[in-house]
Amino acid sequence: MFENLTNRIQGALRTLSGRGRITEENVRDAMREVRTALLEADVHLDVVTRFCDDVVREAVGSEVTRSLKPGQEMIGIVHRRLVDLMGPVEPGLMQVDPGPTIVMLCGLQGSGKTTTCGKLAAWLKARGRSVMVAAADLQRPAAVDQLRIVVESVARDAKGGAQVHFYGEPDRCAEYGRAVGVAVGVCQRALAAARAARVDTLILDTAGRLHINDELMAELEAVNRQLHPHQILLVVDAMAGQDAIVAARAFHARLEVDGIILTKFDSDTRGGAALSVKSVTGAPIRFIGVGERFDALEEFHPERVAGRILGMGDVVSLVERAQQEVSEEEAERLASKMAEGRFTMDDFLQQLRSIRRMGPMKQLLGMLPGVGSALKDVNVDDRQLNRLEGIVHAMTPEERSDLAVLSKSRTRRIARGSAAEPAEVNRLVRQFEMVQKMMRQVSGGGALGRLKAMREMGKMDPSMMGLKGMPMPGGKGSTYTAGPRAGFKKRKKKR
Ligand SMILES: Nc1nc2c(ncn2[C@@H]2O[C@H](COP(=O)(O)OP(=O)(O)O)[C@@H](O)[C@H]2O)c(=O)[nH]1
Ligand SMILES: [Mg+2]
Repeated sequence: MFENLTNRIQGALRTLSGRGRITEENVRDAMREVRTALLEADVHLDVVTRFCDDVVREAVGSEVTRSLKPGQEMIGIVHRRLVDLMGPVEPGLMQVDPGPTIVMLCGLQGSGKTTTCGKLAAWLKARGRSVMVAAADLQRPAAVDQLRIVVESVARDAKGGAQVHFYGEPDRCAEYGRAVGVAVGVCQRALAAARAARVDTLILDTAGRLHINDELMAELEAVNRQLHPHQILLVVDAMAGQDAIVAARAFHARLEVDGIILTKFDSDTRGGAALSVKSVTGAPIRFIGVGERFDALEEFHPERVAGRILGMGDVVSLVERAQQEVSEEEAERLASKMAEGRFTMDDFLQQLRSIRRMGPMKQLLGMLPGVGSALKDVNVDDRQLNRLEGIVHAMTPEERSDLAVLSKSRTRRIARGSAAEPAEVNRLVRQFEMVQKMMRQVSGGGALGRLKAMREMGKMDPSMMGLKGMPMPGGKGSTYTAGPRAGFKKRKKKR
């Protein structure tokens, strides 16, 4: 997302930085390029014009031309204006008490409503809120089924304790299109069921069409009139560009939506929808969908997205994702294993999996400052991680916990078992040993360093840390001298 836009804007603003003095004309030139970049990214024309005028006015008014670092100042202004363009937002979901809070999702066919229902249910569940999701899209029995499967898998997932229910009447699909108000009836019975089950939130997955259509709008208006949803959220496909904006405007005109969920934010779109939809409809983006799985939903933060657009990265989101995947206890356990030199291939495998769960590699790397644009032409291959995982899988538990037992024949067996070359297996082993060595070095000054870090975090009483058993710098009790390192030497000889 935004790669091209980022490059173009960075290029335009770079012409300003590095100069000690710039003129008003320089600012205008740079903004002309930014303007073209925004138009190419499919940002709505009115939005682009207003945005660029605002930036120029602010830049000239604040006398950027006289500042010492005009390039930086300009980036600051553009960043602020981008944030204004997409915000302000009210992240999350409003809840009423007593419940159930009724949330109605609407949008064109294929925009991601059904998927997003599952994501919202998972999001609420993770926050301890019970949910019922109702299938109000009665165009095809398969649509009801799709939602049921999504909701069931959310309900099965271990994360979060609250209950997740499904409500559907697949048999009613036969009546759809012949009788008016079929969907309204289903929604009313779903509400009664939600009340009976005492859930906090009822989510309605409504029907869509490929294009805006009066029949659909009338149906959604009827649901709105009869159910009075507390929030109507419009699901918009970020890949649909200008069409998405036209559709959003039409939905908003009839339903007065409370917020927007922008899906497929993970895909290679030019980004226009994200930048236009707030100013065109007036409705704030609340969530973004960043993948097909039901945990791929993030609250929308304009300042982070503006940062990504300007190539400043989005470390905050990256850290949040990591926290989602790796619990604090787990991180703690791994850290102490590393410090003690007991980090094995099994731990490595587990870490690989956590990284994989965080999302596609390229997307993750793109969140690091400056990396996004550098990756433009790089093909980061997630399959490489698959191969690594395959190799580790082909090892026996004994081999995983102690690489020292590896021999030529074992290596060949592992290679055969994972459809890899022996050289690949050796490379992985070498890399792993290098990491292990690095960890030993880092933890060489480790106990003290970690103690300091923990104390800073204010999470632990140092007197409770029990320094016993921890490797001290150069200390005799250091775990490695006796452990893997001995084995490491042995194998070196064998080869
Ligand atoms: N990559 C990606 N795909 C998504 C996202 N949200 C939905 N999809 C996919 O978009 C397609 C249509 O989604 P669906 O929920 O059936 O749309 P609906 O017709 O509006 O209910 C499916 O293949 C989803 O997996 C997202 O955030 N990222
Ligand atoms: Mg659907």
